[in-house]
Amino acid sequence: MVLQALVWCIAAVVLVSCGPAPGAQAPAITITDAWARPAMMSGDGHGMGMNSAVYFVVRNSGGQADRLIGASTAVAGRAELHETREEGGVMRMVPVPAVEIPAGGEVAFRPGGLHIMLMDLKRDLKVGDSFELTLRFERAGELKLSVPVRQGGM
Ligand SMILES: [Cu+2]
Repeated sequence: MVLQALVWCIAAVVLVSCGPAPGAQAPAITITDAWARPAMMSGDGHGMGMNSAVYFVVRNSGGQADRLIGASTAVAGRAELHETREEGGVMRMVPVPAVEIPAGGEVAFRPGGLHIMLMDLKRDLKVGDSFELTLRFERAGELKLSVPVRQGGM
């Protein structure tokens, strides 16, 4: 009787651990066209506090909206979500706490609009370099991508 109870117990444990994994839905967020602006420390040592910006397109092929809530990278002291806006004829950048990525939709981070601002760069970003950036989403979690450095206009 005790043995039978034990067998049932083991069976129950196996069943639970073999059940569908939490969040079994396939990842719905994809990032394309990522790039960053080059930034170079000046030779005279006055390049401290240098900035760059990262651009990309976020696509959400899932059935639920997600939100980009943060970013980080080893090449910068801080990485913030920014948006360039025109206010009274003046272009200015404002930090945004989160960016909604609608279900089945995409959001473009591009010059003159949304971008990831890299502040206090720890090294030069030369054309042809690349570095790893981590994007944090509310539902999809963390997503790492390799960002190439290139010249880009508007
Ligand atoms: Cu900015």
